[in-house]
Amino acid sequence: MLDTDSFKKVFLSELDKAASTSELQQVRIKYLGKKGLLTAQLKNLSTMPAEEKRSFGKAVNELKGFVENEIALKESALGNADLKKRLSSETIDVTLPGKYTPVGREHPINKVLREIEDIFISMGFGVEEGPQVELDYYNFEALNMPKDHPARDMQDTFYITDDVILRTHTSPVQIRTMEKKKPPLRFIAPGKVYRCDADISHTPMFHQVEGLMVDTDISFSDLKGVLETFIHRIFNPETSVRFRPSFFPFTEPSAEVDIGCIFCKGSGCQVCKGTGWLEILGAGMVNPRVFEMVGYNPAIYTGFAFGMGVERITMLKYGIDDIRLFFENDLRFLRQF
Ligand code: 2NL
Repeated sequence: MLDTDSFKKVFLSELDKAASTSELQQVRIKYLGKKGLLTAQLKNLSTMPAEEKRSFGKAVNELKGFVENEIALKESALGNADLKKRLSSETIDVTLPGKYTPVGREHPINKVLREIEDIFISMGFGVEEGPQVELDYYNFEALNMPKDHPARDMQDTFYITDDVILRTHTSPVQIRTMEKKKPPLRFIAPGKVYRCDADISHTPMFHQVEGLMVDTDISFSDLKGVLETFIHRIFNPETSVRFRPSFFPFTEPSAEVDIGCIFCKGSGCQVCKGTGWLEILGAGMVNPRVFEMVGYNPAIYTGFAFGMGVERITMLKYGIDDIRLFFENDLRFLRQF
């Protein structure tokens, strides 16, 4: 038979010795745990005669209630003691100065890149990306610039191996995308490009956005409409736009696009070198040879393409005269955008 009085006595003396919440937890496990003393008692029930079961079960349950109650009381007593101890030992000096956390901001190049992307996205263009370490094939061959082509000299290319280079423009992204997708398509290819060149208007790495639109009846007037809309949105709706004949191996016909000088409004100044015009874009109708290289039938499809330097647009937008400022990370410069 269960001697509840002496059980309680032993329990209470052990409870009394528990001086911390972790010691109290040990007592709880010893008495109420899965393998605890009270659980063991309840297990005896199954082997007892029916007449004893009733009173024994009742006694164990009462004992269990007693143990639970005492442990709960002790727990809150210990908790209060812990709190008192912490309140008297932990102090905070509310007069200490706060910690300075510098807040960063978007780089001006990324800010303008985002603006350019948003304008083309609003005209239904997608955005495609591709590798910066590129095959000679995608950067030159597929763009109608074979190994001996004179236009290659104009690109100061960084070579990794004979066939692997750092891309000099984002056109290879357009070639890769045309290989993957069938027309109609319209998208821009923004990203970093590399040319071995460094002075007041050139850095070895800079950013470009190229664009491409291909369908069964794309014309030069589509090109003019899209680029005029873009220019009016990125500068302002009053900006005048001029297309001049030019040459690129990957477009025919080709054009250079100028805007009326935003500094002197066209009357001639230092920035536009007295011409009243600033060159901001290159563009043209995709050369049929490029379509053949990607397996499009040039008798069915036409398209336009264009390319621009993000640094140049940013310099014009904010009146910055030295491209190197973008990459010196001088916070006095960067905080102005
Ligand atoms: C410039 C001129 C240009 C293109 C880029 C292009 C791409 C393909 C096919 C045909 Cl896949 N053309 N891109 C066309 C004309 C001009 O960039 O002055 N960029 C800074």
